[in-house]
Amino acid sequence: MTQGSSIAPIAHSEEEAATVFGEEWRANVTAAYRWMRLGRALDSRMQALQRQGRVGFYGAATGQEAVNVAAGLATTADDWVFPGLREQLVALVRGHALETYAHHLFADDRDPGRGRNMPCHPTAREVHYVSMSSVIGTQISHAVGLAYALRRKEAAGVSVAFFGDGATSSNDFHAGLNFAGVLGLPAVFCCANNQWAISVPASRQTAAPSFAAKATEYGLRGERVDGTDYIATYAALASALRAARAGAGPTLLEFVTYRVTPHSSSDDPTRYQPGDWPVRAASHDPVARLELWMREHELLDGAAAETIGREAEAQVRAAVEVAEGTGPPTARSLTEDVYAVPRSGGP
Ligand SMILES: Cc1ncc(C[n+]2csc(CCOP(=O)(O)OP(=O)(O)O)c2C)c(N)n1
Ligand SMILES: [Mg+2]
Repeated sequence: MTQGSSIAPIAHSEEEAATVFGEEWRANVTAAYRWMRLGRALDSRMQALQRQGRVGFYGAATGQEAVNVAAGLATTADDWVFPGLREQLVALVRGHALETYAHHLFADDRDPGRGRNMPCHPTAREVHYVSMSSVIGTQISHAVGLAYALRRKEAAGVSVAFFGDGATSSNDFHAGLNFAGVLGLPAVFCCANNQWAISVPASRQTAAPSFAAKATEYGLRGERVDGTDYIATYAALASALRAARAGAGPTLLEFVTYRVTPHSSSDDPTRYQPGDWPVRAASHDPVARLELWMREHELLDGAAAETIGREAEAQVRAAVEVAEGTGPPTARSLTEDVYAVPRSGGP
């Protein structure tokens, strides 16, 4: 992993870690590191495969792994996830099989969506991970609708919505936060502020002092968190989830991260980002920061980190191999999941 001297480890004592994760803090942090390495390996492989013409599209979450892994580990099976483009790691941590996700990326016959959605738009019903609409911000209203349903059914669980800094300018952001605030719904709003909405910098997205500050006027709790600090990120999520479960209503969390990669495989950021951006972004790498902290606290050494990285790459390669060896969806699948009783005479 990157070990540049410009990268500062996260700064927490072991006592703090024990307060956040309980006695099992070492196990939590170690599991988190493994998941982050898997996310990193997945991004790197899929971006390469897209360039080779083997998958159609990819939107990486590089630099946002701490948020995704913390969300995957802090939520419980009762909770629901409404993702944006970059939260697939949340589904994997919650138990969605990597192989199934690879089938989705290749849009093959074993993709649960039967190849009907763009890559990076999976559905993972078994872990309450709802397929996103690509229309920016709409998942916020969907998440609030689900939170309202949970309330009306007196069911357990919290609805967790993910969206970017750009999505805070959408109508759904206003409607969703307002509705959730008025009704005090069990929801957590996670704004992954990676500082770019394609080419629009966060400074052009709002005149408010921060995205978290917007919570106040909706009557929500709001917190701005360093999203490259795994422990701080987990602590903020756990606290917001606890509040929602206790009936104390919704929270807006802003996770400040750095978009390391292009917006997606269809983007060229050299046309709009300042020249020093890649270096700045790399100096906030959440995976390297956690790794340095683990080394300081003797939870990891260089050899173990390398082994974990190699294992992650092998897992990704194996899943890709299976998916690439699977054929496309059959023509007949066109009418599956569309009609309760398929009409005869179809393909
Ligand atoms: C309503 C709408 N407008 C524009 C787009 C095109 N678009 C796709 S992603 C994106 C930027 C989203 O930025 P942000 O919310 O910060 O999320 P990020 O991609 O940075 O994670 C835009 C404008 C869209 N999908 N939907
Ligand atoms: Mg963004």
